[in-house]
Amino acid sequence: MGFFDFQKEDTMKKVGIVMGSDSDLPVISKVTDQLKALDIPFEVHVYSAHRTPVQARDFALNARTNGFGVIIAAAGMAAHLAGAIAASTTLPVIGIPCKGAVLDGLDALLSTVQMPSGIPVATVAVDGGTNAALLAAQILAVEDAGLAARLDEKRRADAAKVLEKDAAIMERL
Ligand code: RP5
Repeated sequence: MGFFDFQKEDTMKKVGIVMGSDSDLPVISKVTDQLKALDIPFEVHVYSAHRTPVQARDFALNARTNGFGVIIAAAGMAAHLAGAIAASTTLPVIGIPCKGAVLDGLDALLSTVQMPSGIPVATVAVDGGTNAALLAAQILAVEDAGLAARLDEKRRADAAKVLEKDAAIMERL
């Protein structure tokens, strides 16, 4: 289990992060880097919908009482983890399909996004760890003005970087 709290445990809901295998860690690192940059507490676990279904379900069933506000679930191949978690909680669940050795992640994308009506999973792009973190942040920011301000500031900074690139390209060509 990984944990990162910035002493915010009492005041802020945590992001629960679950990956189907430790081989998904490169994608999860994008999530944790972005959450750290926004000062958002999180907890990371390796639970599999297929290999450790009891632990995955227990995590989802207890997530709300354990202080989580949103869950990010990442898995590759027959990627049922986000859906299995969503089946056992009404917290918002964000699914990240991970690229595998074959099919370039299309298998995981369809397994994650094609949920039956009634059990939603907000699915980001294949290997889309950064957007998963930002979407989780935006969900928590509905009730957190400070976090909303940090997200606005990031948008401004990102836009400024693009405008710098625009100026540089105009200079060069
Ligand atoms: C999925 O199978 C995992 O999320 C991972 O993306 C993929 C391969 O897992 P390992 O065989 O590397 O453990 O369940």
